[in-house]
Amino acid sequence: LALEAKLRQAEKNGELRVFYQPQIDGQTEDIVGMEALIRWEHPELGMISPGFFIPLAEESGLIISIGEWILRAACHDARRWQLRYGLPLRIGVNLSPLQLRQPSLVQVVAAVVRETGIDPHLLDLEVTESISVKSIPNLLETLHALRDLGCSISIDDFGTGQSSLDYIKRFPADHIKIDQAFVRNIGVDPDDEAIVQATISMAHNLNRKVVAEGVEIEQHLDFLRAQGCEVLQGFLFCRPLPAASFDNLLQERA
Ligand code: G
Ligand code: G
Ligand code: MN
Ligand code: NA
Repeated sequence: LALEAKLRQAEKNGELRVFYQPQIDGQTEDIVGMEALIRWEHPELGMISPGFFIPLAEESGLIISIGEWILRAACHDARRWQLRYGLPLRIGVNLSPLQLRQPSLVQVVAAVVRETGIDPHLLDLEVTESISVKSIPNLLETLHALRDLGCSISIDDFGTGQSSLDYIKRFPADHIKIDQAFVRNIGVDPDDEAIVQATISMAHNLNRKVVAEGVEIEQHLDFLRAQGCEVLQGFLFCRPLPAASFDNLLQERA
């Protein structure tokens, strides 16, 4: 509970930051977008990992306001970079299950799009595969409504949940993000390689594009490229960066 109170304060005190990790075109290696990843810089405790505080924010309901804050900040930054560098960069924002339960979510996203001036086609909303349609009322309708705004949808952490093929068929996603647990084992475990290969092939046959996460070494890159994976994300290219550093990166590349 003490930490929850600190998290509540963190929002007010401006201790939350958005970091950005570039997403790279599998063919050209151009930066085609970035994923917004939240960070908490506590004045005494230092950097607190989202893996630790996001579950807390989810349980306490704080994720509603934090999620809206990061969505707005990310769209604002993306719009600024689009204008400054003339690049149609896609911005990926993670949505938590509790956000997806809010009947107001679609209105919130619509308002953020309007206020920031971002092209909604550049806003990609990431939904983790581990949520089940049954546990979130009207999930599919919500996702369709977000797409009607012009946004795209990614299934995040793909392969780690327990979705059926029927679920994947009905899930209105534009992109599938292969979880780093599989990518990590490229060149190590032929079973994981087979899963990556089959996932990419299935995604393409279902008209979904594929984003690979956790691309750390050339061997991962070569394999994913050979399989026609459209977008790559990982430490091989870049770690998540503060906004100012991401801006520098774009400036160098422009
Ligand atoms: O950036 P990092 O690998 O430390 O993130 C750890 C976890 O926190 C990941 O599962 C990621 O999806 C999640 N996460 C990071 N930023 C956000 C965010 O803005 N909203 C939500 N809901 N989850 C996030
Ligand atoms: O759950 P989600 O996919 O949203 O979270 C992505 C997380 O993966 C972020 O916390 C990010 O910091 C982390 N990440 C990004 N690239 C790599 C990588 O190449 N290797 C590892 N181990 N983690 C990564
Ligand atoms: Mn994600
Ligand atoms: Na993921």
